[in-house]
Amino acid sequence: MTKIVRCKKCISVRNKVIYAFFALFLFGSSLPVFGQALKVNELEYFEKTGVNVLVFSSEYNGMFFDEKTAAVEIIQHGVRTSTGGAVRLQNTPEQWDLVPKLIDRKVDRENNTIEVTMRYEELDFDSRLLVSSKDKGVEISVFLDEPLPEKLQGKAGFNLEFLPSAYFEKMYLMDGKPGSFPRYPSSNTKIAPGAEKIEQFGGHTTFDNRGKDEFIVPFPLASGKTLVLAPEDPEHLIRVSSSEADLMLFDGRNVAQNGWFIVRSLLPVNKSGKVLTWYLEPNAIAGWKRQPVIGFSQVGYVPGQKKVAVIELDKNDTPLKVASVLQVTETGEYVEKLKGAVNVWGDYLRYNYAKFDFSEIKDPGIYCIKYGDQLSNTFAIGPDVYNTVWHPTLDVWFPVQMDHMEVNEAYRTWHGEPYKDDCLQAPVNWQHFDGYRQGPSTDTKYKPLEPIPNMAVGGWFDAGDFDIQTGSHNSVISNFVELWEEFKVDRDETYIDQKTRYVDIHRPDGQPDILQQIEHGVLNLVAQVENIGHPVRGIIVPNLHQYHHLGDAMTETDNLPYNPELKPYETDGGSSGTLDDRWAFTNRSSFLDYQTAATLAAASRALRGYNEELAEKSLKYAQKLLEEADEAVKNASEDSDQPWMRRMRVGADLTTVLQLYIATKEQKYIDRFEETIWTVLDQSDRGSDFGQMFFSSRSLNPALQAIPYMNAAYKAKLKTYIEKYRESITKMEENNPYGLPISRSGWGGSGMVVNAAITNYYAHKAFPDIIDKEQVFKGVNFIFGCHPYSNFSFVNAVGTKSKKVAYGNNRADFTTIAGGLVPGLMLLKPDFLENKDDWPFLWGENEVTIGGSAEYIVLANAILDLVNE
Ligand SMILES: [Ca+2]
Ligand SMILES: [Ca+2]
Ligand SMILES: [Ca+2]
Repeated sequence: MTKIVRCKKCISVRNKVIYAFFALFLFGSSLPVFGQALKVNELEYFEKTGVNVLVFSSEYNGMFFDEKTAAVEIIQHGVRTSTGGAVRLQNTPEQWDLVPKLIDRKVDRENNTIEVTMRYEELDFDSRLLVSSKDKGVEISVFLDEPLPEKLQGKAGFNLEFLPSAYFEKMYLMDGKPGSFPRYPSSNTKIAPGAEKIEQFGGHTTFDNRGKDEFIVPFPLASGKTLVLAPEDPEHLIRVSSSEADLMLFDGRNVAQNGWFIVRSLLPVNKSGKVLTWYLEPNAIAGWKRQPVIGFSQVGYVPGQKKVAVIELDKNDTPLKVASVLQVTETGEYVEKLKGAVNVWGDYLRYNYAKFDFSEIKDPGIYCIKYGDQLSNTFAIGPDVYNTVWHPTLDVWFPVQMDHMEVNEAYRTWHGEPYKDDCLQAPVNWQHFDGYRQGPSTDTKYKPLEPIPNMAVGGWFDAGDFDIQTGSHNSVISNFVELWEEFKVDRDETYIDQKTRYVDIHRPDGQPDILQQIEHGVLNLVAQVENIGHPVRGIIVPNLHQYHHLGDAMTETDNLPYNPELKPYETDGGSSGTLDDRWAFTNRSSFLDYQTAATLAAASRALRGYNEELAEKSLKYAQKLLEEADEAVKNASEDSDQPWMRRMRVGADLTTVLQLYIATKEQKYIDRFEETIWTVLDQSDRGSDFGQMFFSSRSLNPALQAIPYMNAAYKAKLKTYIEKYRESITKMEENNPYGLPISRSGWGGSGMVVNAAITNYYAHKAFPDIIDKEQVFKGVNFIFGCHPYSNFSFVNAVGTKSKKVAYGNNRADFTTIAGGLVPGLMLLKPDFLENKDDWPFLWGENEVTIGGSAEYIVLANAILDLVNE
């Protein structure tokens, strides 16, 4: 949201209040009347106009522990500004500190209360929380059946966390004493002996104690009985008071950059029953209505495409009848070019939606949309609006993600050459905190923690962290080969030298960047096959205190191979005693073998004539992996396979045999493809959003890609499936006003939208009478700004207004790496889609991945192809 000058806000707030009174006077009881009290609504959260209090609508899911999207939360004037209201065990809990499990949740709508029971399994500690509507806010009470165990005395307390960026440049009053919310953390801390520390999840530690058994304890910024946050700002004003225990205000960022401001009261010792009572009152602006969000493409439109703005409206807002499009002239005037009808679409989740079609505007120029008093920012209409939209992704984002290289851009060095100490064999029976798991065997010739040689080559940092994920490498390389073969992408804006391990951005070197990137990814895959024996799940740092690394990748490890003869932090210049080298998780999977074989087969074609030796190896290993995976599947006992596993196995080799056929033209491969494709198409589930994605990426994409190599009968048969697929698109169009898959999981759905749009592109190319090209355009419109919550482009630095923050490895600086596609909208239960643009640290909303960004380049080139059709 744009920054509003203080005095203007006063006026607009006052106008809203006057309007609300006027409206009540005019329409009397026909308008919904909202009292001052919070009421538990049908969706089981506390609601009044302008304020929602959620009590464990979302629980800590345990996947990445405290994701800052759970427990007691406040949505104030349309923005989620508070989270994590629960009994916690630290002043400023970090992501991997223990979180309570929700045991029981009772919602009493009649009495307007929500009661939850929480349990710390690791500490055998239960507590209860009762939240009840009181006056203009809620009363929060904590109950204990038994007094606090000794270990938790002075540690267990009730915490509620407040979003730092919502309170920047604002003040607080603690018992009337003023203070300002710090822009950057610098409050006092102390060191405490390790024995006093409550363990973190799984025995891991986020703190690099450098061999000293101690940890950091932050001191409060202020303490007292009554705290008023942002008294000067009615949108963010919140009052908290505690009847007995002191309130303490902490800054969580002293120990973790993703920490929030925390208000906390310790639970008393030797007490049971009701042990703590707070009164919490988030201010509600009378008659408040959320500003409409005018969704449109920040990149703009080509003259011939459909142009439909989707307007997101507060449920108490009355849609206007008309909107208009203004052109901005060379003399700076705004000239109305169209006045058109606004058509109500209906409800979706918590808002109402309307659409405004301005397709008839075709003249090239600069435009904006006017809806009521609101004027959107400007965007372009013209034949070449899409020409450069993917350049930042290939020119900047991918080079910055390159592992094992120093990456420079003009005066800035993004990072030095990292992970020269790659890598060690992961130990057996090991569950890693980032989801990796090593089973009871290594499936390699290496012993646990034995060095695997020659692995410090190629690859990309998977996302906002620095691991190598083989699965996403396969996806990226396959997409890059498609860009090379299908779209003839030969842009050269990057200097990439494998010999000196140096990358320079905006510096052509006479070689197509896409080939250099394919080579860079393949180098790591081939190193896996040659040195480990087969593709592996991934390569990642072993310690949690390394994993949250923010800064130059080359400092995440010491870049010296591990030497068990030396002590930790000791080095002989060539090796070190610190066990910080990355680990390879090496269990073998036929799925990954097939997928990697497909990738290497495709890459072998692109690399022909560019790196002949690597092309040869790629093809050889593709064939070898196919044979070995076939053998493994044959030997897998049918009985030990779960039914879903057997189902998944069907067609796991589809893309492999197709890519090998295209690479070799050997008939056996295409015969095998034809044997399986129809079974896979038949068994694909198309019931849900996920189903559609699954349907398209697993079976429809290879089916469509195969058309050039098949006969007319194949295409005719495939047509019936495309017709069925068209029906699933129609269903989607009824589901939400954007007519696209919107994720309901803990990870935003931009990738699903891009994936669906790419499928639609290939389906349109083959069956233009069934799939209209607008089905491709609507996908890019969505990621470029025509989506819920805000209208920023989800591609960093692309479009007039794009995301200002992302969860890249520079997130602590509240910025982005140009060209990355963020996941976008995350659904917070039960009805709140969110994509924060002033807080980068929510990975489900803002973490850019290599897989998603490579697909985005494909989609951008598909769009360019449609424009030039
Ligand atoms: Ca990762
Ligand atoms: Ca180049
Ligand atoms: Ca090392």
